[in-house]
Amino acid sequence: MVFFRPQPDWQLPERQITSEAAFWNRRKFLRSVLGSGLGLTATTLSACQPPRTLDPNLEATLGQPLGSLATDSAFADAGRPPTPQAYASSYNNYYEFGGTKRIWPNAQALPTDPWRLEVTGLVKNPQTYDLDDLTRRFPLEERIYRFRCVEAWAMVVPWIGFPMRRILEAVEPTAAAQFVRFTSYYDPQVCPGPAYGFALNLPWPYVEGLTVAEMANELAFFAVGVYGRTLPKQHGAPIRMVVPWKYGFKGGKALVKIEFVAQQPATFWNTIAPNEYGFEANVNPAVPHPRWSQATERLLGESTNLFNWETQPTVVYNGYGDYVAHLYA
Ligand SMILES: Nc1nc2c(c(=O)[nH]1)N[C@H]1C(S)=C(S)[C@@H](COP(=O)(O)O)O[C@H]1N2
Ligand SMILES: [Mo]
Repeated sequence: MVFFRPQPDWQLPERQITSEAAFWNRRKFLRSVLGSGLGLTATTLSACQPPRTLDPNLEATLGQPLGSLATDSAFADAGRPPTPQAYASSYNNYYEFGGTKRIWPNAQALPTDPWRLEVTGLVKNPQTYDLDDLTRRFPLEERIYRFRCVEAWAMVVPWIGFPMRRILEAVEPTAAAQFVRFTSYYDPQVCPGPAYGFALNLPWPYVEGLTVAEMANELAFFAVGVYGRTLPKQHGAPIRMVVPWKYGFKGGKALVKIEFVAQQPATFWNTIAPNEYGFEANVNPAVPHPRWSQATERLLGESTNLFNWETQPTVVYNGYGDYVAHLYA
């Protein structure tokens, strides 16, 4: 197993954040070197990244050894250093627990043990997974992905989890299944978000959706961990969606149900404001949000003020076009 240890988050200087131009030059460089057969190893590729910290108890907690860092450069090298966990895990969107970015203390009320994730609908083998199944049934791997919120802030996150297609293989959707509906945990007794007033009368629970073909794409991922640890509750423990070529709202947290269906499902933000939050919601600098441009994005930074963060150009499909553009041809 290859892990790159550890420089504490707080030692990461701002200047290590690479510019977009440097990213694409390096990607081109890596492709040409890899293409030339010089055989760079994962270690060489990842030496471009600052090292990450792994919880020494992680493998015991997960109940299995963790595979090595993905050797596919798109899964291991986001072209920008991982965002320090101190920022990513304290600046969250999770409306069930409040309407600000600082909901992480509220989210600790999420009860994750025991847990049941039901996978049902148009499938041959419906399944119900408990908490242990989520970390033990499928081989786990670590992937470093770019993440882009529709609100135009962005980060880079080292997730731990398994490809969504493992679930497809387990349940075997029937030919009639075209879409997948993902439902998040919601209990009005536990989730104070709506009680703050801003989120009254919203269509709870939070529901997201993909096509079956999108779910089968090799980038589509279920995360059960992040930053070398099991998933903190504010990130959607014990299991959440990660769909890195789409805006962040497409990634439902704390999943309790996955249903295979024939028709495009109604989803949370798309129901609230269909002209602002499309069902497809692929990252695209050329399609502005009705209230702001998507041409640029700000890299999540230390300040609470979004407007102090470093600005970069947005990249179509968040840089993952090689993997997903064919889905939309
Ligand atoms: N259940 C649920 N899932 C959710 C949300 C939410 O409010 N509730 N917010 C979404 C949005 S808008 C974003 S940007 C990401 C944020 O993920 P993070 O807090 O782990 O960075 O979660 C998505 N998943
Ligand atoms: Mo978002």
